[in-house]
Amino acid sequence: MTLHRGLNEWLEEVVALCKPDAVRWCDGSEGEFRELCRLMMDTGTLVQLNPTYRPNSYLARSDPADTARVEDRTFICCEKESDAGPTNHWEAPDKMRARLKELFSGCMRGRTLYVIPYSMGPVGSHIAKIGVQLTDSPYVVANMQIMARVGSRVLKYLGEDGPFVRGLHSVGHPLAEPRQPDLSWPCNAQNKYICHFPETREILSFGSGYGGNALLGKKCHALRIASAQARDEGWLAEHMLILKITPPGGKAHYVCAAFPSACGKTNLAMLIPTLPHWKVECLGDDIAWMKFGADGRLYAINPEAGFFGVAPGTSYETNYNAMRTLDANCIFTNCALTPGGDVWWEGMTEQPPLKLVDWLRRPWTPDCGRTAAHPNARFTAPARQCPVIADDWQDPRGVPVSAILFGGRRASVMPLVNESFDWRHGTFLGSIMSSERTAAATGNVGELRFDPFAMLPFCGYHMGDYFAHWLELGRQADPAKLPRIYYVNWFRKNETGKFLWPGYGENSRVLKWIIERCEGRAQAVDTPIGRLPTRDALDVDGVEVDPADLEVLLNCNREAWLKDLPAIRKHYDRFGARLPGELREELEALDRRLRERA
Ligand code: O2Y
Ligand code: MN
Repeated sequence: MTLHRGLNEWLEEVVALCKPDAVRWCDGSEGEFRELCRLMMDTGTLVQLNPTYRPNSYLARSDPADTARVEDRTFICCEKESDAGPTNHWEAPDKMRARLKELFSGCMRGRTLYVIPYSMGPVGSHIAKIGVQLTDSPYVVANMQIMARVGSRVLKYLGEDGPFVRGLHSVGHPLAEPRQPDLSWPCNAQNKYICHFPETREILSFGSGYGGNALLGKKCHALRIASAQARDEGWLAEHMLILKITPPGGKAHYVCAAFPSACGKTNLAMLIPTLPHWKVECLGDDIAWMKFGADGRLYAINPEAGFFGVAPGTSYETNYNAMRTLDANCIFTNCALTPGGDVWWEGMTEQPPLKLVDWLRRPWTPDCGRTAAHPNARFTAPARQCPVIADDWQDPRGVPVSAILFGGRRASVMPLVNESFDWRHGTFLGSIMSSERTAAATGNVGELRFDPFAMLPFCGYHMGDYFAHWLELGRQADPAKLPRIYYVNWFRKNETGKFLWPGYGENSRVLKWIIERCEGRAQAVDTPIGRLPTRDALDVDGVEVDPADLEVLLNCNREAWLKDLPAIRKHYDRFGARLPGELREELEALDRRLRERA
């Protein structure tokens, strides 16, 4: 209950439209979490895992038609189509509201409407923002409890007239008869809509109960709506992990990093350095909000409180710290179930168990020819449980950022690490982030897929304007206080397809060079594409990398870069007149430098 008039009026409107049987204000307590999990065990949504292995943890199996974010059903609904830009699906707000009004009408019959007040970021932080999600999904409530700060303390902070982002969500499956049995994963696969109204800071999500479609604090609020808010208010809402790195006997530095999916973002966030006495700690694995402090430096918070990570591929070998984070108090979605009542997924152990129940609840054996877990199977885990969570991960002031990393998955062309000349050049590097198409993706293998700033599916407005916003922040700031910007590539291969760099914990060597550059202690050589480590500046003591491979990793290959330029030009052409002239100039300057005699 609240005295907030705006919230009460909105709730009344939603109740009149959606017609739930009951309304429940979520307090965010442990008791509430356990009660909702019990309720979901009764409806078959959850199975409790064996508490000997994983106390207070559960497995959910979704409808097979509801297993991932649905980009083709994701809309930015702003007044002018041109403001959504070429990378978003657009619909006129009035038209979309009318369509959704029909769908939401009576959609919560037979269900409880849960009111989830949540804070993205530590409650009361000047960088944090409040949202309220109204949902008919107890699965969403339980996951939001892990992923955000939820409940009474948020409501109290919101007061009687505080601003908040409105998020309305329904699985879109009313229970017509009072005693109609529920489905274990109710959804409305034919009518999914994930709609954002950046001008009025609203989210309307219908038909899906899964992840980024339904946990509205995450991608919908913390990236799509927040990116528009950040543009209006002079800050940055980014798809970036945050890590803390401390040299032996030295001062801690904070690094934010943006990578497209399947580039090991969670692994980097929780990396175990191979370099003796270097320490890496985690503040966040997916999203960073950054604001300038009174001292002119850029400060970051992780708006989230948990990790919604991809399970397949996660193991004690690839990410020990993530595995330990999953020891208790987690929700697993679309993983396989072992006979002993634990979860399993591909890559978790070298040998799969002899018998499992797969994510579709079918008996599974290693020779059956199917994967046991869905490739997008997830864990929802409290960040505080991460063994290397930094002690200041919830500092309401945020942490000062020394460096920003961009990266992609490039088998060729991109060196291991490249330092931008300045913020503007760094913005250019972020805008041309790309990976090569793999056989799994549709299209021509090897063709470049651009994902600028890893924000392609998450920017709530025209991406050309987003580039301009980055440039503008750089212009307003003291250049000496801005984070340095780097482009990294852990995925360079030779002609036989072998990775040239070992990756994982060895990436700490690249972080070391970056930190030493920030402290003015490491050497670099100017090249046409940026500043690369000199051969002896990168610490490769004790790592097995062929000197010839190292040469390739730390080299600017002019011919290969020149071959990439037409694809970059074509990528830029998408943004038409809204591509900032400075970025076009950066591209032409790069072209000139590449053609100059070495
Ligand atoms: O498939 C989903 O619904 C989740 S997508 C996701 C989840 C956690 C972190 N990142 C992502 C992403 O797509 O970038
Ligand atoms: Mn992400």
